[in-house]
Parts: sequence; structure tokens; C-alpha cells
Amino acid sequence: MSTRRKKLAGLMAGVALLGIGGITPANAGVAAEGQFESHISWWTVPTESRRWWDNNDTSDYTGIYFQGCRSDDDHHGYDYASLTLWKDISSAPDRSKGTRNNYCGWVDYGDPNDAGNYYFALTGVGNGDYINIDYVKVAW
Ligand SMILES: [Ca+2]
Repeated sequence: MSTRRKKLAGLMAGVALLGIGGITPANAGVAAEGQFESHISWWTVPTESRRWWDNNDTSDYTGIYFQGCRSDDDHHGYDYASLTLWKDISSAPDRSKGTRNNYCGWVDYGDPNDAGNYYFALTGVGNGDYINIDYVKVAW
């Protein structure tokens, strides 16, 4: 292999490593207050996620990560899923912490700064009516 080709190979390896590192931002790393991994099978509006407890011990952002995204629209494929982050309040209406579109990657909702029981709900689908997500990670 020529020196030039070796340099190129090294550069390509570096790019590949950067790509892998890019999957996990700092806010969703081990320093986050909590996290769980899951998947989504045939969700349609208004399916809700499991609940998680955010004790607000930290100022970490709450984030939702999608990888391996498909919709039932075989022609257009997956575009995005609108997800609303909710605080579950038993004695009053749940409190919305914002709605964001997930284009199959990380979406942050900021620090809710509000201890409680949380979940997210599917409130819209870009293409089609149903989504399947191979890998879901929620961190807070
Ligand atoms: Ca917090």
C-alpha cells in the first residue's frame, strides 16, 4: 500500500469512529440521571411509552433516540414521528414538556427541571399511520 493510500485508509477509519461516537451525545451518556432502551412495534397516534421517574437530581436534558426507523408507507418510507414529552400528574391534567419531530436520531427536550413521572406519546407521523423503531433510547 502506498503512503498516500495508507493516509487515506487512516482518515477513513477516523471518520468511521467519529460516526459511531456521534450516536451518543454527552447528555445521554453514563452521566445522565437515568436511561432505558427499548423498541417500538406498530405504534400509531396516540400510543404512549412506558413511564419513568425523573428525580430532577441533575440538569441533564431529556432526550429520545431512534435508530432503524420504518413506517407502513412503503412508497415514501419513514419521514418523522412527532413525540410529545409529558409529565404524568394523577390529580390534574398531565403537563406537556414540548413536542418535537424525530427524523430518526436524537431529539432533546431540554431539562424539564421538574421531578415526576414522565412518558412520551406519539402525536403525529410524517408518512403513513404506523411506525416501527428497531432501537429506542430515552435518557433524562
Ligand atoms: Ca432535571
